[in-house]
Amino acid sequence: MRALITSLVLATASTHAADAVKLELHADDRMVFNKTSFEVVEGQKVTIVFKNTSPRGDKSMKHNVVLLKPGNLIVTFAVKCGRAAESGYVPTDKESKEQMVGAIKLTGGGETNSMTFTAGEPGEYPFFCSSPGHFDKMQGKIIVKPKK
Ligand SMILES: [Cu+2]
Repeated sequence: MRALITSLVLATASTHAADAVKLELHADDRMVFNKTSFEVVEGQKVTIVFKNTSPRGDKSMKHNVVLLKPGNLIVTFAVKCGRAAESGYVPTDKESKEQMVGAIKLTGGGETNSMTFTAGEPGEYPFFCSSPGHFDKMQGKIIVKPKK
């Protein structure tokens, strides 16, 4: 009986591992993301690992990652970010929070930060860097595909 329970636990654990995915996103002082499109599957546990690969440390530009829910426009949301300097250019009001999946904080050269979320309903989730003036060059999308 004990052996059976152990194997059931292991099977469950490995299923969860397959359901998790890690997306590697990089940027540096050139103000571009290394990748602008990712695909995940509905219900997957997604971790975005964002690294600022600039070798200039404190002197480098800082970048962040703001991930929006489908149907929200980067250009509109970026205006609100611009007014939220005190919170790292991520707005904290209720409406804005509902429009976002989440955000990775401002990240300096050589630093890595991440966020984890469960992929929601299928669609295109726009992401961008909300440091003032960056969104135009630093944006992309995570496409959530329906579960088969
Ligand atoms: Cu940036």
